[in-house]
Amino acid sequence: MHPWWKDAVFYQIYPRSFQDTNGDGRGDIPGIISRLDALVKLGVTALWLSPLYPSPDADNGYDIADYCDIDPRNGTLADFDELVAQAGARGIRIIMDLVINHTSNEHPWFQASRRREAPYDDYYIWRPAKADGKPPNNWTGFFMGSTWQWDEVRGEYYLHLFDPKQPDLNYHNPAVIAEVEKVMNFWLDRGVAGFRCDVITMLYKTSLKDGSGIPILRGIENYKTQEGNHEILRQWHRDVWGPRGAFTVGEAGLVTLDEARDLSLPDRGELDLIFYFDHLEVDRLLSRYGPKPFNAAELLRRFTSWQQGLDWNAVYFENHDQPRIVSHYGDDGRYWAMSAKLLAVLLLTLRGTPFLFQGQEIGMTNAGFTSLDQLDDIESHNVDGLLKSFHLPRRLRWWIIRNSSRDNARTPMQWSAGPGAGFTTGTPWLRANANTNWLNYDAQDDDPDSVLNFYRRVLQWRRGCEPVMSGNFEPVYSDRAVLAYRRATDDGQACTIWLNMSGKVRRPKPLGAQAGRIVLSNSGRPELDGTLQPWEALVVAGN
Ligand code: ISL
Ligand code: CA
Repeated sequence: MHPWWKDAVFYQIYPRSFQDTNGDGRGDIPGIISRLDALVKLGVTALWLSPLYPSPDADNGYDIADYCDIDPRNGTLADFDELVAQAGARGIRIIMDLVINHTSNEHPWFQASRRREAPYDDYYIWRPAKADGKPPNNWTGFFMGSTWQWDEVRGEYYLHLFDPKQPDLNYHNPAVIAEVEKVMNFWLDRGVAGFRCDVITMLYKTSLKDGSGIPILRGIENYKTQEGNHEILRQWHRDVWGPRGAFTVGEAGLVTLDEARDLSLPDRGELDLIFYFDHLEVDRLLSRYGPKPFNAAELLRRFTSWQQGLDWNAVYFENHDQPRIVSHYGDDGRYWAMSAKLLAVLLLTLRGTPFLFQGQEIGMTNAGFTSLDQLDDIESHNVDGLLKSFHLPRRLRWWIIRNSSRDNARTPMQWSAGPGAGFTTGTPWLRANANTNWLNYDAQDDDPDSVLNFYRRVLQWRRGCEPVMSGNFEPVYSDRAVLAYRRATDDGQACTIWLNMSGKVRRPKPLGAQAGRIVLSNSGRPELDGTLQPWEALVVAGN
């Protein structure tokens, strides 16, 4: 069986930063509709929409107050239906962001639960204070600090893995599991093709006993990828995703390859694909933070493990939580265009379903923030607070945060050089990157050498390249700067990809013996000569 999502090209839209049409400085659904033709021209066949639901924006929409409506700042349900219809008319499917590990504290369920109103009294994870008034255990969360918040109304603590305004739902309660099924069916009835499942491997807290170790995600061993979590996913697959043919991709933070296999192998009846993070943390000490030197050999080792460990999976470099990949693994200075194109070749020649993030196709860079007060992201501010509690000086704290902050991905889409970046006629909710004056969609649309037209070409080329669309993945060579891998089909069609992820000329020995024809490159080189120019990417057909 060859499901549609194996041939799809996904594009993630962060609606508030994509296209504003009413001048309020926030993107909206009519804005997405107005840009559908640009997405068709790129070669997009499916959209992942970050949350559009009513939200008080404690975590930019990942704190949901009503799962079955559209936040009026994004538009209306009628606008959404129009988007589904307009996208469908262009052969584009839509998946929604399903954020059900937690709700907003302004969700009616939580407001009823804190008043102990049945049946909502048991929808969340409430516990009395310890005898000394302290929280029920020593867990610390993703946004730093205790995962417990005291509630005056109920006179108990409630659990929140993220912000206190994001209370975790209680997945020991079958009524909660049933409520989520109703939400999924509501959106499937409106024509969505599936879901990107937020924090989907941390739903089931097996126990609330104290965690051990350093106070960063302390206690995670009690809720990361638990058996109870697998049971819930299998139930949803049995009740909804299977019968309705709904596609799912799960965000699986900190997941190991074995856990990923249990979550996504076809015979498991759980998720179709998962997003892991390993490949984005090669040059990081802890998650997205704490820069350390990049090493191409380590990147290839991690890709090899995941590409060979899962038969088919999602491949991505960017999303609304990740810094811009051309600033992260590329060179957003002298070799900006070459490195952005190299990263396009890397992403689009891996085995799996590619996910692009808005702006990646034009090589958008990190935002160049100069101080913490320019950041909106709750996580960045809380990381600064934690580092301050360790008495790190402000300059060092900022050095750790500036290039890892999620806001680097969240600045307005750079459509044109004009004020508001062609994104808004008003004041954008988050200031646009200063380089919009030259780095923008309009400047690249008709330029055959632009990053945008390179993405268009590679996305078109790969559809006809069987080794890329269905071949296996074998590592060929790597050192600190260069990596090479081979994609081959069972009937012997093959191509080898050579990437120089550095600003120096490289002469990797095996390239000298590489035979075959260059079928794609970011340099236009006519033939092989045993060298790779700075940031040069070559795809060689044949063995
Ligand atoms: O586990 C991680 C690996 O770094 C964390 O990044 C974690 O997976 C991630 O923070 C979860 O992100 C998702 O849920 C959050 C929201 O703030 C993010 O935007 C969303 O992508 C809470 O809903
Ligand atoms: Ca708007």
